[in-house]
Amino acid sequence: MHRLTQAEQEQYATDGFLLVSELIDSAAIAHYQDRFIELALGNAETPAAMKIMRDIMVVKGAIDPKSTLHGVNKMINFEEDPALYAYVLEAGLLDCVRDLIGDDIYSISTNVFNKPPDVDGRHPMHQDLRYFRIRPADKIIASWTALSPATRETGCLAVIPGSHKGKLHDHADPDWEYVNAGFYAIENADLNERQHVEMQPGDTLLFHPLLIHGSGRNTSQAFRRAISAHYAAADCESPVREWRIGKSVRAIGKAATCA
Ligand SMILES: O=C(O)CCC(=O)C(=O)O
Repeated sequence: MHRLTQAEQEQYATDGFLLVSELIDSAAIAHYQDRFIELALGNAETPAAMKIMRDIMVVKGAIDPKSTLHGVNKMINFEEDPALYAYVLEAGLLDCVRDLIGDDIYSISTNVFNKPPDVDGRHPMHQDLRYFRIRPADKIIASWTALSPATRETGCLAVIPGSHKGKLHDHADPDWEYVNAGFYAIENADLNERQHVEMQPGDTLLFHPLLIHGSGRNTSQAFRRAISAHYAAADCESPVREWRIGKSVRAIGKAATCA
């Protein structure tokens, strides 16, 4: 059990994010790390929907990665891999998510972010709502758990506190030489308002889909890696289609005690 206090829920409402230290235990973190490495190295069969994406600098031939893992940018859609999807179902994480968006929930996207040394690897300032058609935004939440130390040096997340109270901004390709696939930027995000969120393995950032956030370069020689999911409340709606049967959507349902 990991119920959030009233103060923590209010902090989330005010800032648009909440850092929960040591939410995921070290054995689980080691297990997710090992499974990611096994899949990324091609030592286990990948489910059909899962994609392992190479860093854009590798794709463009700008660098020759030291190893296969040094060339990976992210893994998406791990819903069909029970070993990794166990993260999405972590009991303590679900408690927190339910305290913030309601009891009856779905998972709507999954990622492992792998930021190797020696690539640009920055993630421009953006809002995750850019990627979703369902609403309301307040009933969607991201979880991002560090699998390795996320520091200023390794390229931790940076957030603009309170920015979730604004609108969904226009996003465009950032004016950078190397931009990974699907990374869009808000023009003129006020970088002076950025707050860096340093995290240790197991620490988890929960954040609102309108929160402006991004991450910096990894200037260390270690990997910065994180596992992440988005959740939505069952009563969200989409203007275009029945979202609950989407390919990467999975029903999680209500907490047993509330069913
Ligand atoms: O892991 C990162 O560097 C960025 C992740 C991010 O921006 C996101 O989860 O939306």
